[in-house]
Amino acid sequence: MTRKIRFAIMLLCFAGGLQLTACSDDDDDLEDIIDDRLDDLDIDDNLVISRSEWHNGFILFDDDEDLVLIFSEFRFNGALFDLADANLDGLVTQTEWDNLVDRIDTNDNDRIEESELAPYF
Ligand SMILES: [Ca+2]
Ligand SMILES: [Ca+2]
Ligand SMILES: [Ca+2]
Ligand SMILES: [Ca+2]
Repeated sequence: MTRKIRFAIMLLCFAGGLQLTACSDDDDDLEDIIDDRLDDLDIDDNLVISRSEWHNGFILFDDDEDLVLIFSEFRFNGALFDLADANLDGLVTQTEWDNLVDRIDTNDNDRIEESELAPYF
């Protein structure tokens, strides 16, 4: 019985792995257009980062889950980190991160396009 279950789980993992491979193949074209960091942030793959997608990005980037981003966790350049770190304590909090949308969104359409983030890669 246990063996059968283990085998079934193995099969499931194998099928899942195949599916993942197929999915990432489909994304190949996209990766040429869009930066990896944007691809991670852009959950619905519509090539723009909404406010909520940007908000979720904080958790995505916070590798040690201490609810602050240090520079090594922050995947953009020093210029954007300085812009983000409003109180200059060398850490970016969720609030500081969220406030970045208004700074980056230069055309005020409430979305971040790749071109708006490009200076910070
Ligand atoms: Ca999106
Ligand atoms: Ca952290
Ligand atoms: Ca700060
Ligand atoms: Ca915009």
